[in-house]
Amino acid sequence: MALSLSSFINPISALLLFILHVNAATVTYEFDIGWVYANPDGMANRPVIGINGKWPIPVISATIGDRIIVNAKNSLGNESTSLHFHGLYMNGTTHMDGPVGVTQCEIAPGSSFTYNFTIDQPGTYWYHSHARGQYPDGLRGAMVIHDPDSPLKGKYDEEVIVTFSDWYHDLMNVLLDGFIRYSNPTGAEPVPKSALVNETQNLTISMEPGKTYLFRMINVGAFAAQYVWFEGHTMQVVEVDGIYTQPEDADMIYITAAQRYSVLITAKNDTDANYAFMGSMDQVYSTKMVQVKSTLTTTQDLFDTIPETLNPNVTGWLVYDDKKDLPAAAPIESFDPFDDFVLIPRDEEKLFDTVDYSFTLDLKMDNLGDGANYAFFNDVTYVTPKVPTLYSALTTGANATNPLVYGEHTNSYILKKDDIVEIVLNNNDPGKHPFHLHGHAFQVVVRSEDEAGNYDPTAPPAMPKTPMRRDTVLVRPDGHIVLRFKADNPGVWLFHCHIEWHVSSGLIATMIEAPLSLQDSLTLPADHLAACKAADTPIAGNAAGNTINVLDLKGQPLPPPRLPSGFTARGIVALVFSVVAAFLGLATIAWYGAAPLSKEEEAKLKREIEEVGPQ
Ligand SMILES: *[C@@H]1O[C@H](CO)[C@@H](O)[C@H](O)[C@H]1NC(C)=O
Ligand SMILES: *[C@@H]1O[C@H](CO)[C@@H](O)[C@H](O)[C@H]1NC(C)=O
Ligand SMILES: *[C@@H]1O[C@H](CO)[C@@H](O)[C@H](O)[C@H]1NC(C)=O
Ligand SMILES: *[C@@H]1O[C@H](CO)[C@@H](O)[C@H](O)[C@H]1NC(C)=O
Ligand SMILES: *[C@@H]1O[C@H](CO)[C@@H](O)[C@H](O)[C@H]1NC(C)=O
Ligand SMILES: *[C@@H]1O[C@H](CO)[C@@H](O)[C@H](O)[C@H]1NC(C)=O
Ligand SMILES: *[C@@H]1O[C@H](CO)[C@@H](O)[C@H](O)[C@H]1NC(C)=O
Ligand SMILES: *[C@@H]1O[C@H](CO)[C@@H](O)[C@H](O)[C@H]1NC(C)=O
Ligand SMILES: [Cu+2]
Repeated sequence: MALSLSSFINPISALLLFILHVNAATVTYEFDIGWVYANPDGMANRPVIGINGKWPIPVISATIGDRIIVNAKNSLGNESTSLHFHGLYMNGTTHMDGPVGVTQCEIAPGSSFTYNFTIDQPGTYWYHSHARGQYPDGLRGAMVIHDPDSPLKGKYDEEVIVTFSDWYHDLMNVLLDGFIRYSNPTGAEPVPKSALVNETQNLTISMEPGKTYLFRMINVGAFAAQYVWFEGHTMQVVEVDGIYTQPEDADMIYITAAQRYSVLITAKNDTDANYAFMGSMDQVYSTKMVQVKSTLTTTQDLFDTIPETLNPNVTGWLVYDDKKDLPAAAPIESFDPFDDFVLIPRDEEKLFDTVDYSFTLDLKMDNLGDGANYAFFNDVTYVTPKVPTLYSALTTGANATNPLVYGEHTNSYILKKDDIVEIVLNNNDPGKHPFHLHGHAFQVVVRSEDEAGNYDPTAPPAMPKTPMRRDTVLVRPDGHIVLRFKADNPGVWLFHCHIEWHVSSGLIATMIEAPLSLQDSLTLPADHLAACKAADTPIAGNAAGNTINVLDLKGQPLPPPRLPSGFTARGIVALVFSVVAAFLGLATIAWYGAAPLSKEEEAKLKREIEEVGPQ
């Protein structure tokens, strides 16, 4: 243990960052989570969420078979928190998975919470807050699980971790407040201020001639997918989202929020030049604004305007000789994008060709009665229940197999132990959405092109014999995906879009896998229950906290009411944009949409909406 740790953590910086005890195969982290200031893009010094007074936060590293203990203390003072270990199956420890209101109560300011789990899977992961909209404020870090029996053993000399992300200057709670609001009826996502690599810019990575490097790349961003390429070097993809793949060469990779790729990069044999590498945010996130534009006449060019200060790119360099130039990066058009759908898992797991349970999620974005834009699966936008869903599963007896007890606004599905489950997701929205399932990696058995419409189960396409397997996959604009997995991991697992804006506007479903076996096997630790007490969260009964009649959902948390009939979203959109354009001019309208309005503008807008009435 000590040996393998020392190879990837410098012991001195490890001591400075956190107290690390190595005890047999238990790796313990003491994480004091609190505000610090940082200025990673050189444009704004802002509060960020750090650990032990530092930001970026530490890498969590361990070896297969290890037990990891994270003692998390919330010293933020003004926000609750939690930690999710993205991509880990948490087999037998669903209560350590992290999402607030799902597998645990929020960790209130001043409270502590211990995550305690073992790891049985190798690869590249990350950990991040799973409390409302919080991780883009900085609570996001890499996690690497080493594998003594790795098939890549001997194929590389060194490992390099590189994260990519978008970056905002305002705090998430401020941005969310402007995002989910009637003054933003199209649900235009806040535009990032810049792109980061490893939470900085202009990163240099020193390369030694003749060596081969394993680059572990992670998109820890809130929103934008990134195109990533290394000039003059070919990437050989060997792992996606913790799944070893058969090697595939790639020129340029598209990494959505939350996805990971490990690639082998072989260094040049000489030190004649240095080479740029690039993360370039995908700005064509959605065709949505083009559509809105076509409904309007007064606001023709609003959405074509990218602010001049916005640089969607972050550049770094592979440095062979630090006395030589750092050359400018080549344009994106010089590189061919790689299609992850061709990847074959190294274990060649066969297509699950017999499905026991299939259900369909139709995704749409729409306005509710408060005028704001929400995200829906089958017309239901997710609202966090009063009682964390896992706690309902543990306390509702035989009724735990009735989806009703989890509430009518949680998109809950009950999965039977060892069933082959199929999720059909129809994206009835012109945006690209990266979908993530907790507790499993899934086979991606169908992935349509743009605008393919809904999946037709009566005429399925030919499916790959050994499908790509991963835990986060992109569904294309107005297209569909079909995912399959075996329900061999009792627990409560979210399935959600990993764009943090859409998590907050409700694009979430809940998988309740083998709840009765959870009742037999799981005991919640005292500190988890203490966190609930500190947060004043009930720990028993249905989604409404009803313990007497668990089929009575009176008091369950509700979304805003539907729009009064007669109102159309398009009417509201047109009205708002003509008002916005009229008194703001074009200056503040940028990239995907409009900047949030000031209080005065908002008051004026509200009056106008009331005067005009239903459209
Ligand atoms: C990175 O370099 C660019 C170009 O020189 C510069 O504009 C930018 O401020 C640098 N970023 C940081 C964080 O220093
Ligand atoms: C929480 O504290 C941070 C750091 O002091 C501050 O920047 C932020 O505005 C606070 N948030 C709220 C909601 O008060
Ligand atoms: C972690 O969990 C194991 C297994 O349940 C238990 O034996 C151990 O005491 C726990 N450790 C901590 C620090 O909670
Ligand atoms: C990127 O950051 C991680 C975490 O701090 C660090 O381990 C790694 O060495 C950094 N990568 C480079 C190329 O500097
Ligand atoms: C470097 O040199 C070795 C030995 O001559 C050769 O096998 C290898 O292909 C060369 N690598 C590159 C990137 O040119
Ligand atoms: C960012 O990169 C893209 C793709 O290479 C390029 O088209 C664009 O000009 C770059 N923008 C800036 C501001 O460097
Ligand atoms: C969870 O553990 C059980 C028992 O060892 C195993 O059968 C199952 O495949 C595991 N599930 C996952 C998702 O790792
Ligand atoms: C389910 O809950 C209802 C209402 O609390 C109760 O009457 C019924 O007995 C429960 N059913 C089972 C199978 O436990
Ligand atoms: Cu989304």
